[in-house]
Amino acid sequence: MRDTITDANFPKTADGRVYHLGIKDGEVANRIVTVGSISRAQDIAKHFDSSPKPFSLQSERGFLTITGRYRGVPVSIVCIGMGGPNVDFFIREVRECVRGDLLIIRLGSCGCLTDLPVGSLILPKASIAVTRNLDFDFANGDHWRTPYRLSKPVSADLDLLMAQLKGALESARPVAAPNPIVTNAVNASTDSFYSSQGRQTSFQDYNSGLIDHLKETIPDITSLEMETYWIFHLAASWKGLSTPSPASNFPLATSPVLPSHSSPHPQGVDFSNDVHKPLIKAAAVQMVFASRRSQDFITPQQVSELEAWSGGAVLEALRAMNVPHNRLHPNEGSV
Ligand code: R1P
Ligand code: URA
Repeated sequence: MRDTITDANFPKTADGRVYHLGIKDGEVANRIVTVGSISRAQDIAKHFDSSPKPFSLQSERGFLTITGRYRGVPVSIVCIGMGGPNVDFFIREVRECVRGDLLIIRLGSCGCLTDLPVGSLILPKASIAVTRNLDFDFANGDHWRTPYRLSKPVSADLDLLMAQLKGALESARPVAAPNPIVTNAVNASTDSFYSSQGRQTSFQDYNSGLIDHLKETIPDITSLEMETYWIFHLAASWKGLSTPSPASNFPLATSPVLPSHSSPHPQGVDFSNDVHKPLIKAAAVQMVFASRRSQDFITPQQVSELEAWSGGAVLEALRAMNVPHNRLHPNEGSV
């Protein structure tokens, strides 16, 4: 991005474009599918209505936003690449560009810890995070510390998950596709595809017992990938605060719209007792690309079939979520 940026707290261009995704108000819809790969985003966009012509913007930082209509309903597909830090850019910057509720479904790939075959679909009811403990002495070994930390679980939005996604996937199931769809599952999002997913590389990662440890300590643990926890965590922690304008970083005592110093929300307007308080609802569909039990890896042909099926079903689930009009952005996806 070469435009002048006006605010170091929440950097934006003069016309309101956020710094990393490059989008502005009206270019992203309240209903979002997020994916990791550009080709997956483009393939899902093929399901969009041909009119009005979808909007597409690839930012200099590699985020791709495609906004169009699916059966008349505005939906965005946002490709974020990989990992928790990219989720953070995505959720915070999209939140800044959209008013009202956000409904987010991640459609991503995963490794599977159970005996489900590659090509299965997992709709996790919750996710934990598994992160490398940077205080552990990886060079010399460490008797005092644990090399990996497991977080507490955070739940998916059950309306989105159970009421919509499972049904949409079942009804769009291609004839004779035997792929299991599993819902009683917990996902783990990791900060590495390798060390914190228990893969063995030339690095000394002290992770040979990690998968067994996960299975022993986390009931229903089924999948490993790298983003879902951070999406669920940010969705669950957002409390409807508006981002303060640059001028309101300090004048808490003087601004009429800002709460007093004693407020638990000193940085902005508190909507937490407001029935119209916007929400972020999130769920995920994980496509099993790698079986960590059999060591099988999915074929390109299986990926195409699985993405075509699940991509259409995710759009249908988002379309079918009944959101009252006053909870949506007044000009969502108006581009
Ligand atoms: C690793 O290969 C990537 O695949 C999974 C992981 O979460 C990680 O991002 O998801 P995507 O297929 O969405 O990229
Ligand atoms: N994505 C992951 O993060 N892990 C896998 O094993 C496969 C896909």
